[in-house]
Amino acid sequence: MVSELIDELESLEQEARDLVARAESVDELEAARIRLLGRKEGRLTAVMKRLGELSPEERPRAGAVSNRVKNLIASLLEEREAALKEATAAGPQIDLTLPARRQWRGARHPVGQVVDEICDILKGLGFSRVRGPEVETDWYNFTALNTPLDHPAADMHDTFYLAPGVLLRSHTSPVQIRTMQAFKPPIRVVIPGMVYRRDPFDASHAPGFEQIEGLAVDEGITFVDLKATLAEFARRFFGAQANVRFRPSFFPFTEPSAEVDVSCMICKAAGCSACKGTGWIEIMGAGMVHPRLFDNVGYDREKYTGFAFGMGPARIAMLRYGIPDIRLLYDSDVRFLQQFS
Ligand code: 2NL
Repeated sequence: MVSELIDELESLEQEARDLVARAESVDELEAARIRLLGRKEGRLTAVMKRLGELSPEERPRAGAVSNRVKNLIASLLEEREAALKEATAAGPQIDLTLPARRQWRGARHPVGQVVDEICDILKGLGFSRVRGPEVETDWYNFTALNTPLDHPAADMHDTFYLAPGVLLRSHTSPVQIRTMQAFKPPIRVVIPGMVYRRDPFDASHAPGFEQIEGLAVDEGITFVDLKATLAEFARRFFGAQANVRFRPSFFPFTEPSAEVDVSCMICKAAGCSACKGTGWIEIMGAGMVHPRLFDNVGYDREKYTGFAFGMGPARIAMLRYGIPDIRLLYDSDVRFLQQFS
């Protein structure tokens, strides 16, 4: 009887060591204390209740063992509690040998990259980068550019009017007008910036988009200078094998005017879906500056000639990177933008 109780106390001791060592929190430790020493269901309490069943001769020996186990359990609990509290106070354990987490990296917008590349190439050809206001008067946006206010482009349905005669520019050309008013020829400027038109926001149109225009004015400038400049631009931007062709067109601010195509860089001019089988892709409009613009800024139309061109860098970025929908350029989705870093 007594040896049975002592055996049980000894196995209880082992169980207590395991239970206390496994407790990972103060709460788990409290659960272990209740299981071992709890007044109602505690394992030691149950054994000690049975001491009364022993004879007076047997009782002291078993009593001594049970006291020793009780004290041992109490000190195990105390030690473990102190250790847990210390670990909590020290904060989370950090493994300094783990590799660092990769930092989130930003990326330049593909249209911003194309704008800078185009401006840098033109800088190399002698053009200066200039900016101007996005809110304009109808004189700078239309009248000075030989576009009468009853022209469809000047209609309320095509342009964002902020007040009578005040609007969001529909092209960057007002900045060329301002440049000509401020400086005498020779002038060579490239003007990037946002322009605004009342277009539906669909796969190929946006109500606000980036434009780049160029202007060169001097004595003796001819269509040859226009062709040579744009051909050289195309070779530097699209690669040495790029060809350009000019198709007759019309703009109110240039005469003569042309649409400029570049040989398709996607299929090497063999014909594909991007060039609709023609081998050519339209990249800009251009022409010789209409003499009426010189009248409007006070230049001598008999002394000066010039050429100008305009293009949409978003369209060029979409061609270059195979972006199927212009709205992707406006979503600010980092998963999209990171592909261009
Ligand atoms: C296009 C067409 C063009 C111009 C823009 C211009 C500006 C002045 C004088 C003469 Cl101040 N011309 N700009 C000329 C021809 C075409 O842009 O399709 N752009 C995306």
